[in-house]
Amino acid sequence: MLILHGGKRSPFVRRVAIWLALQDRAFERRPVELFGADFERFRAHNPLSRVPVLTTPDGDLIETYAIIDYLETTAEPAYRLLPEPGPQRIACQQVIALAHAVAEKGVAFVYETERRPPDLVWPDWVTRLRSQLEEGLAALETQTPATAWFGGTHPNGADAAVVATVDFLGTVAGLTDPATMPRLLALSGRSRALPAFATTHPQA
Ligand SMILES: N[C@@H](CCC(=O)N[C@@H](CS)C(=O)NCC(=O)O)C(=O)O
Repeated sequence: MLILHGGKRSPFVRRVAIWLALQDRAFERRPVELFGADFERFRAHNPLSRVPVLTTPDGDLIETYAIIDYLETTAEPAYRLLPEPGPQRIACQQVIALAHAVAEKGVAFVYETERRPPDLVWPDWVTRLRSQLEEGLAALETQTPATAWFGGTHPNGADAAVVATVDFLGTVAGLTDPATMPRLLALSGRSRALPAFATTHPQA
């Protein structure tokens, strides 16, 4: 049985969870308290004590892109969520890369505004993160389909990555302006009809 380590709020853990579910794989979910009791214990799975980690018959895997590579490599072709090598795959991976980069900036924003002692917050850094998030989301918004999925009639890896990022940013009070991201919010809304997305939602 595959074991996915990490909590529901992490956009990276959620991307892997959505991917596993869309591939119809059985897996166990194990939350980790990285900023608490589990920090030292978890080094046994990842020397950096970060999530996601996927425990597989081939060992513990770290870093989202490498975990996804494993899932794609070991899936039957009908269950793969990336297009075959070629221009469509490159385009799909670029959407995933943009969603990943936006998620990284969102995580940095959360650490700066929720974890750092208030008197040590660096306002210029917060302003820079906000502008990077705005620009990144604007770029994602223009690429998002008005109906259906990045994958066409079925969600693919880009849908998993974009929805994970958008829903994560939605957990940060006042960070996003719904008026600027109608397609992204509609995609997220459509995704809730599918168990792979609904059961892994940060608020599920
Ligand atoms: N590059 C990593 C990023 C993972 C990451 O930032 N995970 C966060 C949770 S959302 C974490 O483990 N943070 C704890 C830390 O960095 O110390 C990936 O793609 O998997």
